[in-house]
Amino acid sequence: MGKHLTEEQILRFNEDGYLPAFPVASPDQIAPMRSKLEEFEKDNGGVLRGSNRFKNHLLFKWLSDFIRTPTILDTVEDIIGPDILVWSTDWWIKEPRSSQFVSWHQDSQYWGLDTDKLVTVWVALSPSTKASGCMRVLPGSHTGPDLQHEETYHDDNMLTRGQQITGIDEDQAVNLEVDTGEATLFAFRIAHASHPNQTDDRRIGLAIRYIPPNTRQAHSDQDSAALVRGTDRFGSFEPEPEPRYDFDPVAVEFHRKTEEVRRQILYHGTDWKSHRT
Ligand SMILES: O=C(O)CCC(=O)C(=O)O
Repeated sequence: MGKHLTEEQILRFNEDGYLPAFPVASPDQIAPMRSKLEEFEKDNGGVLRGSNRFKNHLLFKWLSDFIRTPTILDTVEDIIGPDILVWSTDWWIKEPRSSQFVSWHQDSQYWGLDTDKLVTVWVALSPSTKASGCMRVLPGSHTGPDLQHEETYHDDNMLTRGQQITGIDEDQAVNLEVDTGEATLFAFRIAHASHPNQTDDRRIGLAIRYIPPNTRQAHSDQDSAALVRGTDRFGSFEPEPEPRYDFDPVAVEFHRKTEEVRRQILYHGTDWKSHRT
């Protein structure tokens, strides 16, 4: 028995590479988060792009608090241990009836992190259903070989390089439907994807990436992370400041610096200047 998960749930996670939806916040807690996010979008030219999609826990105090939610950390601790860093927070927003999609991919092949312990907690700020293009995973793929990706840079693909694994057996895939205020958790190496949003509401997902501090970054020597529980005895990531309030200048300046590092990491091995950011 872990702090939060049963032995059966931990076993399921280890075998399947994901946990189905579990509650992390009430709809009443989520509603103001969505409003603040949408206010930020309105003030910043609409749908978030580029660095505005990433590491927003440095911009918003409410997000910095949210990634430290004790029940989320208890769940993550059962899987990666008591010392926990947040490496990134990423928004995955699909507009109503848009053609945006996410092709099959393994996160572990692109981020330069030498751990297999990274877990993503994917939180729904609006219903993520089959119709709105929920996450799909290939159970057990995290224990298999690294899968071959091709880079398409397709305009509607939400991934930086449009990277895609070919030859996935879609019949084996599982839809991870998640209601507002629920989360699903998945392993670094699991193959996952999602279809377009065919509903009239936005599909808003927040992916929080948790890692143990013994992780190292191979694509940059300037990577950073936020210590959210326990101790960092390794010091491989520059500690990120915790904003004292929304748009705290110290944390905003830190966020600005992470933009270049993010490019170095995500476009490692390519001429990133010729690609979208
Ligand atoms: O939200 C989605 O549809 C995809 C998310 C994803 O690829 C990820 O969190 O790594």
